[in-house]
Amino acid sequence: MQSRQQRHVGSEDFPVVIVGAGFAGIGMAIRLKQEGIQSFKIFEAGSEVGGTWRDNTYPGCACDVPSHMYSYSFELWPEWPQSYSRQPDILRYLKHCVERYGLEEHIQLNTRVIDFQFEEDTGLWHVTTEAGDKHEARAVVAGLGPLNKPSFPNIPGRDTFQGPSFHSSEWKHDVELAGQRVAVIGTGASAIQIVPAIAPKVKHLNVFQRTPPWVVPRHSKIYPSWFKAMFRNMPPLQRLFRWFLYAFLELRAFGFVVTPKVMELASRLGQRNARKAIKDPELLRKVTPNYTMGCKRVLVSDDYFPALARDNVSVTDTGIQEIRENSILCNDGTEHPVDVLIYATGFNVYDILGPITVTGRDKKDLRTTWEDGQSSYYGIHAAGFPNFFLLVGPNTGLGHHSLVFMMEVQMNHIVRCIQHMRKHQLKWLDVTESAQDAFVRRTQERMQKTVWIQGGCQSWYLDDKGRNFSLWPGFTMEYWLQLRHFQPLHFETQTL
Ligand code: N01
Repeated sequence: MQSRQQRHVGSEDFPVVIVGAGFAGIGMAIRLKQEGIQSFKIFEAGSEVGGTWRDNTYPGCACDVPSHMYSYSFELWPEWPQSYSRQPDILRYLKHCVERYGLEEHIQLNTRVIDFQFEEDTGLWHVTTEAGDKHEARAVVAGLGPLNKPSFPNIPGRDTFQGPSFHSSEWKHDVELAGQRVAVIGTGASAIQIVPAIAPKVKHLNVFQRTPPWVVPRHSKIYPSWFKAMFRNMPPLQRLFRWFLYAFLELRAFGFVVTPKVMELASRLGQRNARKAIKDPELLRKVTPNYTMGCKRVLVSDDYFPALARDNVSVTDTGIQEIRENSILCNDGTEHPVDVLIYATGFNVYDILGPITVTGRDKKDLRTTWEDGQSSYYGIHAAGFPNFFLLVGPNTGLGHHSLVFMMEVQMNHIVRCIQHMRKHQLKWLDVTESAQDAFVRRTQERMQKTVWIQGGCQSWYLDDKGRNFSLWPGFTMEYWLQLRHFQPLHFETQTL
């Protein structure tokens, strides 16, 4: 008879718990299935799959990465309706993946995991849900997503506002905007999609801008039916198109991570984009950034500047002093009447774990460990937390390419780790402190040359000490190359 320790290793029964049924969790589940591992569960806190593409339903919500690259390489989708698809199409794709790979039976919705405890003797993780249910897993994959904890600005009087107010990621569709005086706080990726979508229907739209973003043309194309049919009937052509997109996006990394000077050339494109739509010199001055392009996320839109140029839209950049019952008071003493207030103010990206507690070897707590910086090994492992894998963890975000590519590299690495564990009958596998330290040192050294540090701006990419633990400071090709082979010497292991 097998002992409790031996259970789950080297056999078909290798229980894996995946947290989150967004792009990361769904992709991981598919890769496990493809490798013949069926013994996994996905716990999803929401009542539907889709992650950020389920939550964000604001008007105009779409992806700013081309769809044929913002999708899994193992599930190409000829049906993308346009080059930059909209939220309902992306959600439809994810639901298609769940159905196609028979993931429904593995997914437990409305289940929020709150606690992970590692038991060193058995090498098992004890997983507890909010409802108090307990599960055991040999491996845990956290696909929590960095952009799901809304960030609200710390502006005095925020609670006194009397009208409807909500965050962009928690859109209240029952609030009527037609004929209302609407305020949007923020000018990030979400805001620049919301503003053109609601501007034509509201009475007046006031965009409260703290820092102007760089916005380049989008040139989104609706794909005609022959184009979709071509990909449907000739999959290699679609693969080729994906490779073209991959190379095209990858070239952009030069400006971000090699020589930010390239960005000065690219910024002319942004300036031309603004000048084309905005004739008022004062408005043009307001929307022109004074930092290097790329330091904050470069935004893509064809309709943001034309929306700002409308008669019923204004841009206020004098800084918010206070939110009042029915207005916003700015630092210059001007009071702007507001009926509906929309916070397009981003997310708490450095709060990766949210309310989840993760306790590893020697009772090490992950949140406390990360208080002095989110150290990791390729954003996937944290030393002291064996068999605990992160998807889109620290230093794996991108400014120039599709995050789905990074996720796939991570999924393949996790599969290799699991295969290694099964082959060598391992109880657990933990990245060494020295391998992790070397990764952090290399990453942060390289980061110093990037536009995110050199570009002269404040952004959510940086933590409160000005360090960038959110982005990968290189080409995605390098990330792939470095993780192509499992490096046994970087791991401490324990056999059964
Ligand atoms: O949030 P953001 P987002 N007073 O953090 C402003 C992804 N995404 O939801 O720049 C006034 O970019 C803040 O001002 P400043 C994508 O990765 C992807 O728009 O800090 N303003 C900024 O303008 C993106 O990067 C897609 O000075 C305040 C805005 O709020 C990430 O989500 C689409 C303020 C926040 O912008 C987040 O985008 C949408 C204050 N106190 C989003 N506090 C795709 O297409 C904050 N702001 C894939």
